[in-house]
Amino acid sequence: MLMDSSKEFVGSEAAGSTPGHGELLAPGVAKYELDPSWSLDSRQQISEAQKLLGLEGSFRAEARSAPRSLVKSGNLVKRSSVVLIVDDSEDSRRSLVELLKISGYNDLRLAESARDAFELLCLDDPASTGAEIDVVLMEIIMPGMGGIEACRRIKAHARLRDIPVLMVTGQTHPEGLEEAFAAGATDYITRPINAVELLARLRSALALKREMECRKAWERELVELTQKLGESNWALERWSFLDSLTGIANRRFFEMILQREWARSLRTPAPLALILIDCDFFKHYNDAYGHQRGDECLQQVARALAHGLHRPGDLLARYGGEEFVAILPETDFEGASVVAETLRTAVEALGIKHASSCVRDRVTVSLGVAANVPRRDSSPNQLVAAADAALYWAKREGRNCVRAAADRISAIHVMVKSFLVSYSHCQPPRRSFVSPVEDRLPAGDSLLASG
Ligand code: GH3
Ligand code: MG
Repeated sequence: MLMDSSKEFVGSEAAGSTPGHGELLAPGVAKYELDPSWSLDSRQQISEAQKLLGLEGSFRAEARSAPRSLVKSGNLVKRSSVVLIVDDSEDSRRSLVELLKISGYNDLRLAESARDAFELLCLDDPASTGAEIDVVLMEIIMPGMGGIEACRRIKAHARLRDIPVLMVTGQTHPEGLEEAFAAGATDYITRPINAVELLARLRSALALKREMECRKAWERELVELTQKLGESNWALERWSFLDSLTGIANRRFFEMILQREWARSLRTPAPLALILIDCDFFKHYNDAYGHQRGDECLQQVARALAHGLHRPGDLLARYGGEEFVAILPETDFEGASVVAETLRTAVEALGIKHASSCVRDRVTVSLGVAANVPRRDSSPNQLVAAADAALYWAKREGRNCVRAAADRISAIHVMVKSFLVSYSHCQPPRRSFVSPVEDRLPAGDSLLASG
């Protein structure tokens, strides 16, 4: 029996209930009032226990460090914890109620049997999310289903398994307690009940539950946050790889993909092709139509070039200024030359008026093609250099054309030849060079084999 079983329990007709004492939800018990005849010792014991355990303390401190979702949902900062007392003895229930009420636990639920407890916990209602019970105080020996089996059933339920169950028992032999713990009990309290011990164990069980709720909420928030971070990283990465004017890939992305494709082609092995594309007399275009029209023109050219690439692995990027580049994996020299010619035609077919072009009356592009099967002693830069040399050659050859460099020596060879031809005819070079082609090639590189 709990504490002083001789004290009385006053029903709903009791006048002048003690302020702060709320309503009990147990059937047939509407209100209660603390029995004035309850021993002073017990009252003192409780108030000492309260002081000792600091029960008056609010959860505000916890809320400060708790997950936001938990604070927002109100699950953390609630007025008082909900305690379910499961005991077939009315006296025991009443005594526990008195002790808990006076200790500040105002939200109590009472059950006479395991079945009643299951009902209050909505254990058999799969649709239920509710019955916000924070802790269960369960008598072990009850008629029908005993406390240990009831505890096992609660712990087997996914929604309820985190609710701490404190077994109340008169027996202290280890087998019984072992069985209780095996059933999932959080702790046990032996009769006769000591108020300090009960409140301490109750409090630590509640703290454990709260901690678990916090941890789970943190985990949920972390998952959400990681997901959001992943999404924004992806968006950021996407933006950092896009050219803001044309919307196609930028040089950074091109360089990344080139390295990757180079390594892949090296492993396979397979040919890898590159096409450098440069707008002809674009400075003149800007001078004649203005920079804004120049920008619009570059956007149209980018679109036309992008439509000209069909394989999923192909990539078009803005290489810089009015220069574009295409990576064509698993494409040999001849194949890339065909694609380049398609791209040239596509830009010409746009029919963008360019009255100050010395090639045609419309915007055109010159294209340099290079391709090879990567080798360990070669590098992607050599492929870029070969395509650049071929482009230079295309410019020298009159623009609006495709030139393919089987290797960079042949490209330089043809360039020098064409320069000599134009020089012998006393014609000024038609392209103003930013730097000699040798400067644009990596030092000491070897010949590139064509694919
Ligand atoms: P070439 O046929 O020899 O390539 O002659 P070009 O005039 O195209 O070449 P040059 O390198 O002399 O000039 C390139 C011009 O492209 C210079 C610059 O005004 C223009 N340009 C580069 N980037 C942009 C851009 O983003 N927008 C616009 N509108 N013009 C650009
Ligand atoms: Mg140009």
